[in-house]
Amino acid sequence: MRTVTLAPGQQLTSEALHRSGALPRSVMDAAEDIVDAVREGGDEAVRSFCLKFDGVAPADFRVPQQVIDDALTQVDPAFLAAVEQAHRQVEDFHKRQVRQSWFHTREDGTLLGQKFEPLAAVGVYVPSGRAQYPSTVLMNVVPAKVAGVEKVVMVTPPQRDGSLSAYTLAAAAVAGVDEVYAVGGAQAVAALAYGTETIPKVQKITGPGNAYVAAAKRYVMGEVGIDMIAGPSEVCVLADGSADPAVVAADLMAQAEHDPMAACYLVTCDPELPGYVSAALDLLLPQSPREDITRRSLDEQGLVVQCATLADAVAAVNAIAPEHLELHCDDALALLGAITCAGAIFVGPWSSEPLGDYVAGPNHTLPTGGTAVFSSPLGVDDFVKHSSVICYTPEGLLADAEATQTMAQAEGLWAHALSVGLRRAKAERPDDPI
Ligand code: HSO
Ligand code: ZN
Repeated sequence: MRTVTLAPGQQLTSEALHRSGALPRSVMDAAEDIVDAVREGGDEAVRSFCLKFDGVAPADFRVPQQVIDDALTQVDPAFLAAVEQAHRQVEDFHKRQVRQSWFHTREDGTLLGQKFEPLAAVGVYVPSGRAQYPSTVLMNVVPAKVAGVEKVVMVTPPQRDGSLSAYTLAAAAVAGVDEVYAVGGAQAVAALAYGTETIPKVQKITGPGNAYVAAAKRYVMGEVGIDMIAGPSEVCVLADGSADPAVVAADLMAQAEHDPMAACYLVTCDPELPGYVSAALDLLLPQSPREDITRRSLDEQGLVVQCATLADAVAAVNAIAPEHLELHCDDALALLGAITCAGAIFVGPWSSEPLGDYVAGPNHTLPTGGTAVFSSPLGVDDFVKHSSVICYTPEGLLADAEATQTMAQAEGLWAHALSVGLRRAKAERPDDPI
């Protein structure tokens, strides 16, 4: 891991972070060509891209419900029990996010409010290959279902033999996915955005994927909603001398093992801790079956930020705005108020980040690449929309007509003023014939 030592009061700059993750133009161009071809050519175009990129294209993209249900009996019962526990806890957390429609009546009887509605149909992209994550199925489907989305469609690339992972399908069955299609890549995103003969058009596409999937999502945004453009996974550990170096090392490795591009940050004021953590990494790394990926991530993307004071360390954390933040400090909970930018905050020595990946309940789809400065974890809000409701009484109209007409005149919009003026005349003389 590289080390940056900050002088007292010195800010951590984005140059020092040198984050990577922007989508290259060549990937954007390739994804845009695929999306355009699927919009024009429908299923046939999807099929040809599946053959080209995955080497397999099922005769029927739709996975029969029987195959999904059968997966429940094919997976290890301990795995199924774990998924069911995760489902219960993720569902419980997300149920607490549901917002109610609300209405406020002014003294003049005018009613104002917000009316919430679920999206009608959403598409969830679930990667396969190196990243085979049944947990991602739960994290995308549960908030959609809790929001009340009627039709949740899952797309995922088939394995070489054309089948889908039983783990992914079992998670889909537990989460209550309505339709599964064995299609991946930019072509799956295009199919969901525009619809084909067999794959339905949805209103929003969520879920992680490779660079081509991310580029396709960015390209179709506007035609449909998307959740976010996810970059490589990140963890930032803020630790003092009370931290256990072996635990800190394991937590850094838990993020690094995702991807050579994953980024791990260790922020501390303790001069000894980085050395102890590095010694623990030397012991643990050779034991990892994913040693190569983990090492590459730590070597190429890892950063130790050595700070002079706790206040400087907190400022560095906020500058990083990490996807995951772990607080391994004395009285960690007391730091919470000072943390302004982080996707998920794991407080204290017992709050291992993988608990949040799987079972704690909060969503593991989090803002990456510093986007935690302006965005939030995936949740029920991503699967609902709301309409404003405005219902005037004559008294309300009379109270607001003058200001509306004045502003309409200032904007040079004659008919705006007329629209209110006609009603004003009626409200002032209710008995007059029209
Ligand atoms: N840490 C990943 C999520 C994940 N981890 C899935 C294991 N499985 C990004 O938040
Ligand atoms: Zn993880």
